[in-house]
Amino acid sequence: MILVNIAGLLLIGLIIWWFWLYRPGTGVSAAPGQIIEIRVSNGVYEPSLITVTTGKAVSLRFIREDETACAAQVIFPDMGIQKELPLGKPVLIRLLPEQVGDFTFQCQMGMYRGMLRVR
Ligand SMILES: [Cu+2]
Repeated sequence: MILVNIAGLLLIGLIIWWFWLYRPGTGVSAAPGQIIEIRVSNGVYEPSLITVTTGKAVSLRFIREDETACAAQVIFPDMGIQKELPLGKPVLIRLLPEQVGDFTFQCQMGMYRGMLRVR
């Protein structure tokens, strides 16, 4: 009984960590006009933090490798962008960031999370 409770607590901790605390790994800076390739697999965008410059166009090329429905879309809520990501077929999203700030992008459920940092 105690073991079950501990397992439950661990699971809750894991869920909290995953959804609220986990800020995955690597970041890149995009030179103006550059195409940044972002892989969608195993629950993370790789890279997941993309730093771009205000007023300079960049393109993000999403490549979905995760066949679960979770990865089927990428959404930039602040920018009104929502795109289907067909499995294994690169999808190019062009951006012209005009406002400084941190803008998240995510899958439709918010399990995949990434950030566009405009400087
Ligand atoms: Cu998802």
